[in-house]
Amino acid sequence: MVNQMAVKNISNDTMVLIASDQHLGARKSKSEEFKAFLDQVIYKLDNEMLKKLKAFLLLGDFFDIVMDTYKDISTDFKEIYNRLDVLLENGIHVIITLGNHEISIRKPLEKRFKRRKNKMVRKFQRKKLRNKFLKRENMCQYIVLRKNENEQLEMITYDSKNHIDKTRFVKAEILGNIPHEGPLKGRYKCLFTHGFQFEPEKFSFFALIWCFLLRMPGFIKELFDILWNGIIKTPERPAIEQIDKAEFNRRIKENKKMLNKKQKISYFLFKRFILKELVKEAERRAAIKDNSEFNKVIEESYIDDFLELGITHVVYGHSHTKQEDVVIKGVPVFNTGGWQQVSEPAFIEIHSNGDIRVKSYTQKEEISNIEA
Ligand SMILES: [Mn+2]
Repeated sequence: MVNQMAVKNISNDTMVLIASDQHLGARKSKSEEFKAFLDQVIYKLDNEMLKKLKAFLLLGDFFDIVMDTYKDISTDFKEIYNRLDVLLENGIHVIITLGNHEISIRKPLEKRFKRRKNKMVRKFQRKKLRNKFLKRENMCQYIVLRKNENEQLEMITYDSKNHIDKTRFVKAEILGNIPHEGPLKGRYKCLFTHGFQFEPEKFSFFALIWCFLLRMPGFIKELFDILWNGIIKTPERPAIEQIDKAEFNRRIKENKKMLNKKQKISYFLFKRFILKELVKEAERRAAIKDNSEFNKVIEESYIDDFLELGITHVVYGHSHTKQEDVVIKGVPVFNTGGWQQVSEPAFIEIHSNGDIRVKSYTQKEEISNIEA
């Protein structure tokens, strides 16, 4: 069944579709809705309603290896992976800018990104995730969509910010010719990335926790998932003391044998010193409700570099908070929103003239369902 209302929601003029933060493997992931969204796209392709679509960009935290194991993520979402492969078979480029739930973002990131990315791909392949989209050259840290010297639209992927415009790209693809009207007629160089890069400096403490969890055994990931997505980020959450007494300690006891000495110490330190800080930070963030902190970092630490590189638009994810009306030093900055811990998933369309639209994905008005 393909929802007609949702089909109408995707513009036929779309050249590039962007979505982010599916967090496959984590609690509160809207993976079923995302699968349905991919079905809308495939339905439209099959019926020649999306003739201009060239690329489907996932801006990171697509897999959630902080909250679940490579093995489970590989097997539980095959229907989504197969749909991404269908897009590839239709000649659509599928690219992922990796996020902090997929690889370690500890410094030196720019130098190590490529190695960490390759490692992630290898680990999935070892778990028999053999889908076509899962290739090193389809994963990167930054994507640039720009006009080249021949007035063609070009998409280039980079593993490091230092490589942008230095010919050290992962791959470059010509998407098509530039139309004669709209934003693409003028200067156009759109930058896409996950957005952990725009976290305030104090986040590095939390980045360490994420890195630690990336390497933990499955049951620790699961416990953290219960804690983080099931309790801390849930408005009606119980007190932290109650969590300890309930599921947490019981599960730890059951599985303690599986922890080596180093992991036991890590767990003790985590419970003793980090848990309360995490709750405090989650509460603080829940109160903000917009991207002001990230945008401030873009303004203070990134925008001058971007301007120097000729970037005219920035699109990021990570915050799960969609945004389309923020201009920083003349550069419009967009956010894709997310597909986890949100009431309404969102996506971004880039139209054939370069217009960027942020949209909510809705499956409401079920009355007008049609057969796929
Ligand atoms: Mn993220």
